[in-house]
Amino acid sequence: MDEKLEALREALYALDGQTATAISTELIEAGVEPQRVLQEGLAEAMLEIGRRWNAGEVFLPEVVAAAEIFKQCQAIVEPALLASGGQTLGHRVVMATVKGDLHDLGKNMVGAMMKTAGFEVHDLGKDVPADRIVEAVRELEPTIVGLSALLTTTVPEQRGVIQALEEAGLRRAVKVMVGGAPVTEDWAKQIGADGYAPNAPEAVRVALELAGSERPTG
Ligand code: B12
Repeated sequence: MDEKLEALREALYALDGQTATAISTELIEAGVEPQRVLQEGLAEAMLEIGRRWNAGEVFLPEVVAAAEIFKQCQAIVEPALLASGGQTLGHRVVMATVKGDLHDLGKNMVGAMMKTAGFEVHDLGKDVPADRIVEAVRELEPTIVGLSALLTTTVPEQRGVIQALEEAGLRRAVKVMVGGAPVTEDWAKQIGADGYAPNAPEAVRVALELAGSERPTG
């Protein structure tokens, strides 16, 4: 199976969407854990593409194309991921990529795995201003709000959202989790976030821990 995951990564590097979606289907039909396909196949490939981009070996249009293929493959994997879940926890999660940031693959992955774990996920999308997040927290009364940021220039927005929640008198009503490649545990502590995770499975673990101390949302 490792060779198939390798072939999936290679298809992403080659920007061969047809092969990538075919292999994703094959892996799922063969019963490979959808989490593995997402993490070891798709996420690792994007990380490597980022490395190649940094090294000047690939260019922006190729990254855009790879991200598109990532989404097509994720759409194949997600139903299997959801089917592998079961219970409903009665806890709502609001997910968003912060203002100014268009990176949403990681946020989508976290959201998908949260759903599988039984959370009711409301995805506000990408480039989401703080006031919209505050509005969603007021309306949906989630247990957790998850903020993704992939650019060093947008990471400070996570602090901005926490401040906006404080100003709206909602900070204590919700747990805030932060993530994204440049985000660290130290940063999370510094801005007073309740949780941080470096990847989707860990995000689920932290979310379950945070939700464990809260009453389910009505
Ligand atoms: C794909 C990509 C893009 C795609 C995004 C497509 C999309 N729909 O998301 C496109 C081409 C649009 C893009 C654009 C840009 N990008 Co870009 N991009 C990347 C790349 C290669 C991969 C990111 C990715 O999807 N990774 C795969 C996912 C699965 O991983 P992830 O996002 O890290 O998420 C995981 C964890 O972080 C965590 N997580 C994520 N979110 C959350 C949230 C919570 C709550 C939790 C708990 C956990 C969590 O769990 C996830 C799953 O395991 C990175 C390289 C990198 N090393 O990250 C550069 C990168 C982030 N981009 C970069 C740059 C510079 C840009 C542009 C400015 C380029 C330009 N000149 O236009 C623009 C910015 C556009 C904007 N305003 O946002 C730089 C940022 C450098 C910096 N210092 O800030 C990077 C690091 C590449 C580089 N050059 O080194 N990019």
